[in-house]
Amino acid sequence: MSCSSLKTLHSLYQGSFPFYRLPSEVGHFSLDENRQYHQDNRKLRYYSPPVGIRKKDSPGWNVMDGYESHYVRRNEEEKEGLLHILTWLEKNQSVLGTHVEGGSKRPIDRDFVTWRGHLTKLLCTPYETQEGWLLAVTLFKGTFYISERETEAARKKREERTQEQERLMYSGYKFESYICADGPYGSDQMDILQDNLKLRTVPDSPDRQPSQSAVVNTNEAYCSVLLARLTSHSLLISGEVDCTDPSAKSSIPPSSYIELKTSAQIRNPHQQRSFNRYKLLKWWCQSFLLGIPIIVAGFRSQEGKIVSLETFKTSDIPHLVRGERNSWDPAVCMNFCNKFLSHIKAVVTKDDPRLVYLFAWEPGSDVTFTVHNDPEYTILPSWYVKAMN
Ligand code: 0WD
Ligand code: CA
Repeated sequence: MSCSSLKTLHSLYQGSFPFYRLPSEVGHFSLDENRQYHQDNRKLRYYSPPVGIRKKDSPGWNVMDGYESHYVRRNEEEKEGLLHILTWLEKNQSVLGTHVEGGSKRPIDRDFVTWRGHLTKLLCTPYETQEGWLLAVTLFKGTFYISERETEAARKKREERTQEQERLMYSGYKFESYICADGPYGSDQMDILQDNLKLRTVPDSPDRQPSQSAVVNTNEAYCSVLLARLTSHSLLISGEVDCTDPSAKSSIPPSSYIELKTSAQIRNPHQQRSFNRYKLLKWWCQSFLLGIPIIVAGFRSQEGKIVSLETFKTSDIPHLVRGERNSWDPAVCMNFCNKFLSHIKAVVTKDDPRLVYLFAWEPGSDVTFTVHNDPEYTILPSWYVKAMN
């Protein structure tokens, strides 16, 4: 294999599962309704499932409700890159300590710093047939920073999103607001507590009101910051977390976290195969990377109602798809990611905050790269470079 390109064919990455250390959380932050950074968990929400509804029952929630009137959308033209992670790093330098390697210190004692979403794209690459990616990498004081750049095709797709696609995006956020509460006890659970005190039984409440404020604002986020290791690569990853389960066996994150998803109702074996092949691949990659043990999925009807809820254990998903025709293998995903990170270490050799190695991939091709020192490509802002100097 030549040093300058990397193959992505899935058959090249079969083998045993590489060592991946369960991530441990070292911090978190919140982004408020104006997308302002806060060094706290004010935007962490609490899993608050409907009481009395059994698995596969229909909660009947209308996830299109409020689309016209109660939706504040984040400005997607604004490219934040690694901004919020760098802000966290700047404020938490002491947490990560320094490391003496050949006499020189690393201000951030990690090989890689990136968003979880970028790693998800890498994990899915051997099985991706539609969308390519661009990942910009800078080596600065011994740490590789990885930041995605929007491809032309992705920009076009975003700008040409149909009303139908916009509504689907909204429905995912609306689902979250039905199943999450701002505090450890949602309104229904408070009712239960009160009802229990009065020794009354509680009726099912299929028309339960969302406990969240009715406005869906996609500026808001709670992000966890975690340390992980993939073979010889130490990682600092941050990712958006939907909610925490106040009744989880372990209250220690990430094992108390829950990922929420919506998907179209599955009506036939063809749709089931496609769900297992595409959706479960992405869902597994995304949650596995952060060590999130549970995924709660809401299946929606064509009319935009949640018709069933299903809970997946992240660790069960590979077993659900094993042996299916045209299936995917989690070891392939992780082996490819491992090779790509090694490839970065082999290729990105100049330690310079202004230099960007841009890795590009399109389905059916190898990963290639170009080198840039034009400020238009820079991924580390000067305030961060100054703070680490
Ligand atoms: O600027 C951009 N193009 C992106 C920004 C792309 C991807 C993520 N982000 C932001 C997110 O808003 C979030 O604050 O980065 C932060 C961390 O993201 P991540 O956890 O690394 O991203 P990912 O795993 O791709 O997505 C996690 C969640 C999504 O959940 P679902 O269940 O749909 O996968 O982050 C949200 C979404 O809820 N999310 C976004 N929110 C606003 N704008 C976006 C986006 N473009 N993409 C994902
Ligand atoms: Ca989600």
